[in-house]
Amino acid sequence: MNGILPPAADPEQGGDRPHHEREKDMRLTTAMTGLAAAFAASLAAPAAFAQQALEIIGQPVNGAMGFQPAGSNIARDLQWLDGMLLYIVVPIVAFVTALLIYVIVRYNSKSNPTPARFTHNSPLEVAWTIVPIVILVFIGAFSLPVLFEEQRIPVGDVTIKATGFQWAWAYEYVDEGVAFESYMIGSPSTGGDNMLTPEVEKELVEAGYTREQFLLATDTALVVPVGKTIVVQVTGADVIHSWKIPAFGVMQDGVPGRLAALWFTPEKEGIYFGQCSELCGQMHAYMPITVKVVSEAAYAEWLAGAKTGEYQLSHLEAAKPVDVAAND
Ligand SMILES: [Cu+2]
Repeated sequence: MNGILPPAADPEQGGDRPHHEREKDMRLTTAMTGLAAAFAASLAAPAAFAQQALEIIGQPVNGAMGFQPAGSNIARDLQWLDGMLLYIVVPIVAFVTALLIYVIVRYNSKSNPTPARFTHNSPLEVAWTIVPIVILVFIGAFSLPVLFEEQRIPVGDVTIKATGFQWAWAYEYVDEGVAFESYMIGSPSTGGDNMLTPEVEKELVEAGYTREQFLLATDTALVVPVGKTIVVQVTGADVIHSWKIPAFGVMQDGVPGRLAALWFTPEKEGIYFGQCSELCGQMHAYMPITVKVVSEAAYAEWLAGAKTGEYQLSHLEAAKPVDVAAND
C-alpha cells in the first residue's frame, strides 16, 4: 500500500478552544454516534454488524517490522518459537562470521605462505557432527509441538467452509445453514474498478473503515466468537487460492476438489485482515479476507440475524455444489 495512500488525517483536531468545551463536544459526538449506530443497526443487514465497537488489530502497517499482534493461540506460539530461535540463530551466525573473518585474516597466502598439509582431525569432525545434531534436536523439541498443534485439527465450536474463487471468498457456516460471499470494497463486484476513488472511500467509511483499509476491507466479514475453537475448511472452486490471516498465524491453500482445514482460537475481540496468498490470476490482489472477532453474545445475535436474513444458505449461489471434474 506504500505510495498509494497518504497518511491518515490527524484525529486530534481540537483547535485552541477551552478543554471543557471540547470535552462537551466529544460527549455529544459520542452520544450521537451511539444513536446513529443503534439506528443503523436496527436497519442494516448483518453485513454492517458491530463496526463501531471493534478495534482493527490485524492489518499491515506502513514501515512496521516483525509480526502483526498475535490474535490467536497459534500465532502466539509461532511468534514465541520465532523469538526463541533467534537466541540460537544469532550466536551461530556471529560464530561462523567471526570464524570466516579469522581464517581470511590469519590464513591468507600472504600471512601464511606455507600452509599445513594435514587432511583429517577426528575430534574436530566428531564435534562438528554432534553439536549440530544436538542443536537440531533441541529446536525440534520446541518446533514439532507447535507444528502438531497447528496440524491436529480439533472438533470446532464453529466450523466454516471457505471457498476461494476468481476473485473473492465464499463462506458457509456448515452447521448453521448460513452462507455468503465476501467481496473487496471497491472491486468490480461491488461496483468499483479496484481503484481508490472518492466513491470507494465513501463506501469504506460507511462500512466502518477508512481509506487505510482499502485492499483489505470486504463488504461482508467472517464473524467468529472470541475464545472458541474455530475450524476453517479451505477449498477452491476454480484454481488454487490460499486463505491466510497473519495475525492468527494461519495459512492454508484451497485446492479444487480437496477440503483442507486449519484452526485457531481467537483471543481478542477485533477486526483482522488477510489476503489470498496463492497467485490465482489477474485479480489475485483484490480478494482480501476480513474477520471480525466478537463476544459470544454478539456472535449469537449476528448468527440469529444471518439465519433469518439474506445469509440463508438457500438464497445463495455459493450453496450450489461445484462440479470440479467438469471439463466442458
Ligand atoms: Cu486467490
